[in-house]
Amino acid sequence: MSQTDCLFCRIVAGDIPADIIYESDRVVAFRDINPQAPTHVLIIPRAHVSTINDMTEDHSPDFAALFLAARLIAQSEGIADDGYRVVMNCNAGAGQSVFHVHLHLLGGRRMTWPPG
Ligand code: DGP
Repeated sequence: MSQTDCLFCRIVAGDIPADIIYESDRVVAFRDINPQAPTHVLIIPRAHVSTINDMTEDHSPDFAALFLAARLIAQSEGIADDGYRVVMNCNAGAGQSVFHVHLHLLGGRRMTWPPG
């Protein structure tokens, strides 16, 4: 998939608007358009990777940066102490609909287990 075809690459490029709440040299975070919790943020690497299955050793710093951003955003959103969930769906069977990896950060309500 080329960057012009990828929705999240276009958000990173600024071609499509998003409610961006955090940016670093490696990642961008913005509010999910269809929130499943009071706080629902998507954290994505600037560099395109379609799924976890496409991850290589070279992507390790980007994936680490996703989790570091999740920690910072959970603090700034005020959900760190009560608890929050981070989820990355891999492929359609797990519910992935946008094929640019993204970490869902969900919080602000009671979470149940197992997930659906
Ligand atoms: P997933 O199903 O795991 O691939 O999650 C994709 C998420 O992306 C889903 O929760 C909805 C969100 N989403 C899809 N299109 C847009 C968009 O244009 N803007 C924003 N902010 N979120 C989007």
